[in-house]
Amino acid sequence: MKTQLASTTLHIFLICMCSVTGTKAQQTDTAGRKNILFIAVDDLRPELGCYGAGYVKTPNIDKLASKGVLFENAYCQQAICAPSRNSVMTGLRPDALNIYDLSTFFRTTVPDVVTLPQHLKNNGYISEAVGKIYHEGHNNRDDILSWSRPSWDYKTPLKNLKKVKRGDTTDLQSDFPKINGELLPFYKSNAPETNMTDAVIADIAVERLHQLKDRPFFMAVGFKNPHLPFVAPAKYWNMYKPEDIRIPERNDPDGVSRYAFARWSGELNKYHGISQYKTEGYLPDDLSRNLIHGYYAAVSQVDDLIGQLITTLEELGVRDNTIIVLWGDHGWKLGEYGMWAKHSNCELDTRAPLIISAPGFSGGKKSESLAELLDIYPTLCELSGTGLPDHLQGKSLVPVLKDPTFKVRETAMSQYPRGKYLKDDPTKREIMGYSITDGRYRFTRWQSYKNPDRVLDRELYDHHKGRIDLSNLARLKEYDTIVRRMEKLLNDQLAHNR
Ligand SMILES: [Ca+2]
Repeated sequence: MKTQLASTTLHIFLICMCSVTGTKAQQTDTAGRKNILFIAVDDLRPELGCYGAGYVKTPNIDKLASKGVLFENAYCQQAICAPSRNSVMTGLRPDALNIYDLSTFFRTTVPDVVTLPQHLKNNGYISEAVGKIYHEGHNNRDDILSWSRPSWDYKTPLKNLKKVKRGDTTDLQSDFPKINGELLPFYKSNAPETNMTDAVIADIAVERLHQLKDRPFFMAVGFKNPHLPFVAPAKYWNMYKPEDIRIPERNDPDGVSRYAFARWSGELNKYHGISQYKTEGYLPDDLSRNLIHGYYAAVSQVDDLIGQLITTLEELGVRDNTIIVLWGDHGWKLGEYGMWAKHSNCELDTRAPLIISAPGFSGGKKSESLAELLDIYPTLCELSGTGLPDHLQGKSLVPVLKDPTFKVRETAMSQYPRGKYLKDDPTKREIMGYSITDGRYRFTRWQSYKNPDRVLDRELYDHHKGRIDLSNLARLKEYDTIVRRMEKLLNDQLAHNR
């Protein structure tokens, strides 16, 4: 009896010792780990002060770029929210996820995939999210496996909204102002800024940073602006003068493929005052100017809120120990070719902003090296010293952070589906367009989704003089050699993806 008691005591003692040792080991493992502030901005074009667009007021993002590496040639994997974000967060391309639509939740196609926040959480980080990180809505859901506690999104009821007089249209408190039951596409708001979703997101993120400051944390903050509708407080609206706003050329590229663009944006069409121009195909100048004005104002608001997050890190004394990644989920056509929104393989839609500021790397550098948003996951694994999961399809950009002229990839690839939805699988469409850039030429091949050997069209654009597609060179005989070279690069990449 006595012996048994002694043995039990010893057993308990050993369990205690083990758990103490376990805790210590974990503390040792995470000591010195860098925090990560991961900022996603919805529909943000790389048209920012630090990207050479001085007329867009983004002093806080510019300051971040002055302390980090700005990627001039970063590309999303599919120019629409959910597929792009799924790819960033899982480290898998849309083809590997088998998702190209907004509504399929990635756990239904790759149930066991370890996401970036989940990987960090498994390695001692506290992973949290505020705002739009995964694309939620439709049947899509937040991913509970990713986070240390449920993420906060903008469907959570807003607390502490200041009372605004009802019926006063200049003081709409909603981020989605309506007229005659229709949503307005842009709106200069005089309501208190604290009532706006993105301001609430920043507020909650600041509160969370205060709570997390002593832990290695992965704090994901997803801003909703400058996604449509372009609603911004008057103070940001007033940073721009209508007469300074340039409306882009409305010309289609010569010889553009019929599959290249969805001419009229269904995304914009649902807003008030748009559909009446559908037969013309183009919006009038004043409407175009207001949309661009609203977009810039929304960008400046988000810039201000990003400044608040970074100031918080400084005040908490953790800025020097925190990696900051800022990315947009894809580009946007802001009136170029007379078109609006994303949803294509063109340079303007696939190119996205990407800035990485990491302790220990010198800042203020711009890199022309190609990057994919898919590369964010492996980059953060390397920077955090947590090891790279085997499934990742991207490449770590750490060599580029060390030397901005270093190239980790020869091409960047995107894809976009077109055509009718398949009868036997309405989440897929009958045509897939694959597009690669080598940093100068963009080659796109449109092919049957079910019979990939059936090629429907090819496009080649030369971007050495700018990001606008001028002429489809794939139709000219003198470009045959370049088309063949780019097609081989595309085929090599596709073979590598399998
Ligand atoms: Ca988006």
